[in-house]
Amino acid sequence: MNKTKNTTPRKVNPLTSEKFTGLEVTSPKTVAAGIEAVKSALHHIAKEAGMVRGNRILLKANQKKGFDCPGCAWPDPQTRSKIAEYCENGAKAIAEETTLKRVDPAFFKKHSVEELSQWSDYELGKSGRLTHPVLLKADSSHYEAISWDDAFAMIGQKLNDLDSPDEAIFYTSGRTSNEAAFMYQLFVRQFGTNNLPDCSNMCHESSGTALSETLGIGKGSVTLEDFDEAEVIVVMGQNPGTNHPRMLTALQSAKKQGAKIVHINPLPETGLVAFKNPQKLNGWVGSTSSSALSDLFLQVRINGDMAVLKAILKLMAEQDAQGGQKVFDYEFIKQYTTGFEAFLEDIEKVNLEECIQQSGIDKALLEQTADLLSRHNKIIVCWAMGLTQHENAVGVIQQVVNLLLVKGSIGKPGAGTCPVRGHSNVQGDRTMGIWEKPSQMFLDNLAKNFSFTPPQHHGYDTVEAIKAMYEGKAHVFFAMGGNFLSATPDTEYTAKALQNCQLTVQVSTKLNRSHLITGHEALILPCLGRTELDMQASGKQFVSVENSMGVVHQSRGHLKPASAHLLSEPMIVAKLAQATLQNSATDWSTLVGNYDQVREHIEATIPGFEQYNQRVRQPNGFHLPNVARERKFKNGQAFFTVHPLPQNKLASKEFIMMTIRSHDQYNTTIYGLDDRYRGIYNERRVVLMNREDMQEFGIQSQQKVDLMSSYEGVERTAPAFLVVPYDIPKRCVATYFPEANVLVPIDSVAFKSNTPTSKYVVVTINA
Ligand SMILES: Nc1nc2c(c(=O)[nH]1)N[C@H]1C(S)=C(S)[C@@H](COP(=O)(O)OP(=O)(O)OC[C@H]3O[C@@H](n4cnc5c(=O)[nH]c(N)nc54)[C@H](O)[C@@H]3O)O[C@H]1N2
Ligand SMILES: Nc1nc2c(c(=O)[nH]1)N[C@H]1C(S)=C(S)[C@@H](COP(=O)(O)OP(=O)(O)OC[C@H]3O[C@@H](n4cnc5c(=O)[nH]c(N)nc54)[C@H](O)[C@@H]3O)O[C@H]1N2
Ligand SMILES: [Mo]
Repeated sequence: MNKTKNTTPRKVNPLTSEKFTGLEVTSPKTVAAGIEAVKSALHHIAKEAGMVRGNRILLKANQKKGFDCPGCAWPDPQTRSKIAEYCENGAKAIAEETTLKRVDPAFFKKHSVEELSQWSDYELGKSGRLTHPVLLKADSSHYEAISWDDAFAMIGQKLNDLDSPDEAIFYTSGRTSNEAAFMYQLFVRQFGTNNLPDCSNMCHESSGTALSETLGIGKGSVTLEDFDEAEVIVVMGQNPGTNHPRMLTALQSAKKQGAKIVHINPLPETGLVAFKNPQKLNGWVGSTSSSALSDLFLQVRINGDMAVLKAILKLMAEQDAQGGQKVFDYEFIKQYTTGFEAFLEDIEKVNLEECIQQSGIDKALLEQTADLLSRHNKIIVCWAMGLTQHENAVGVIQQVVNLLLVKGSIGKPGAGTCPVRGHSNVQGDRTMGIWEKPSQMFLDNLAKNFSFTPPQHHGYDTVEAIKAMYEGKAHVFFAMGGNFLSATPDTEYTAKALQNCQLTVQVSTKLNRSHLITGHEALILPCLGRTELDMQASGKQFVSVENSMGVVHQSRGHLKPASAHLLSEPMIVAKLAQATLQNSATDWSTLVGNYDQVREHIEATIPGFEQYNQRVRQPNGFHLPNVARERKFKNGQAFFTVHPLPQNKLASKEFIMMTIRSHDQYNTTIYGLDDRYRGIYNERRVVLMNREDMQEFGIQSQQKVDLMSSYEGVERTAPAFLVVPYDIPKRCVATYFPEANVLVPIDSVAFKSNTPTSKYVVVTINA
């Protein structure tokens, strides 16, 4: 193909604007949810969707005949609350999608791409729903309307002009339904590549890698019902009060039945401290009774988790060796596991002092935790990004598995692994084959059912995809949802990578920065959201999704679409396939005309989906098989593994920075400027810092500082952040994602999973 370089680069800003918006700081909240959450939810829904309409929409959220909340992947209980089976942040996600504001061709005529790139992410997102397909021509400053047919013809042509299918990249964000995802990967593989990076590469990839190596399945092993039987629930590296608020209800219920909760986090996250259930009447009206959820809080240093786990295991091994009480489950270990001796030998060598130093947790607290775990046998460990986005993430998660294995806490009621997923269908997308490293069995099944030869070599993951575009090895970038530019690491590097492309295409519901930092030419293809009615040739359709615990269920939108010009994601894939593939044996029109047909193909291709169309129509959906839950490990065995303590050495002026979510955002979508639980209002360009560190470095509260990261000789700067004194371990700081992504080096990734180390960026602070 003619690989013209981007000759007229527009002066676009890949970063959100640095204007300050008026920081206010109060003390962090001690109670999560309750009346404040209700007020906040209603405020967002009324402002975006209208009060009456908005409330009608909310009543359908997560109901058996309603739509799956586009917020998180936390599962729905068997018995749903009639008033509110959603949470404050789910309501905000729904408000974002059901907003009455519109981004139409007139909007694009008015605002150039250069101008829009000067807006903040917050302002971009608040502009409204995208209504028409639009094209940004190579020499143009503004997007303009294009017909769907012309848009597909253009993409088809660009794809077919490539020298190899591997010069195209097909990204997926985790909201895409099973049906759309299955069709999408089928199209991409018929086109001839496995270049299917997804948001999972930046999210729970480390969990998937760690768990498949040890337990034979990359998914968690517990169900929601297990929470009610658990004796101890450990929550590590996760902020459920903000990111999975409905998990607090499960924790509260577990606690009522006697479970103890251990919280391991550098921050005392609100919600685990105390929680008022807004789904109960006393929560809605703000009764004074609130429950302290966590029994033990280990305020670990960033990436001190390996030290904590090793110390606890060492103390447990000592108790076990003393006899008296049964600490380790030797029957389970003998029958189901391999590698226990090597594991125990490593644990016996652990230097407790070193672990105390590295984790920042004192001996007494480590002993209390070890004692609690020694005395109980039904243990669930939950975790999220605080564990997965580190260089040694896979090792830390495998150490969690070791802990569960010694207790026999896998595959029995009330016990197991619980990686808490992010996007509402990120787990389902992977099940559907959105993966750059598909298994041979999956490819063979595709070949058999669709009469073609799928590409056999692996494709690019997210980090590899960015590098390929940067190095000029890939020329077309297509995104099924998401905000690739702002979600990925090293924003300026990624911007150059995208700008190197011939064509960038975004299938989206809302405007974001990835629409502004584009290839030579760019398209935005607007699609239906979860809440909207999806009509196809055979009538009203529903889609299906898989939650964090492997339950597949339906999601049915009811609202009139935001614009008459929107297509569903499955329809976009079908039209893309028709415009691109010359010899496809698949009848894409028939397929998309009735999603039951897509589900029949899924059933024929992917194990666990027997009688898919029938079972997905059951009110609670169905559980996919899970070898860890059923103790049917690969070759009958689960594996203990051995992992070293990380080095984590800092030079005299260095800090470890974690990039986290505020209470008012959904990844790169900024709902508002408040982080209510942390007491930070009206500003996102903040860095949370320990008070003693501030004193030592002569930094004042709300002082403006620049953050610098230096990695393998490359300097990166994020200017102008305001310092907020916070209860965070010394030499640890926190900033919000995506403002600080510019500091995350593209080469700093987790071993094996290749996940960017978004929770471990070494920085210096320039006052
Ligand atoms: N409202 C809302 N809901 C969401 C999202 C959202 O943005 N907004 N995002 C969705 C997505 S895609 C995901 S993946 C999930 C993310 O859910 P979380 O993983 O809860 O999100 P983060 O804000 O990244 O929080 C990570 C937590 O880990 C802690 N942490 C950081 N480093 C370490 C460490 O080294 N050790 C330990 N023990 N803890 C550490 C941080 O203090 C923080 O509490 O939420 C999903 N749900
Ligand atoms: N520094 C740092 N970086 C991170 C993280 C971190 O903790 N720190 N977290 C990482 C994680 S866990 C994740 S999952 C990724 C998230 O990465 P992405 O999934 O790529 O990003 P999102 O912000 O969730 O995508 C938001 C966009 O999706 C589009 N959208 C919303 N709903 C729909 C829909 O129904 N269909 C379609 N087609 N589009 C829709 C909207 O246009 C919206 O602007 O970010 C990662 N990046
Ligand atoms: Mo995520």
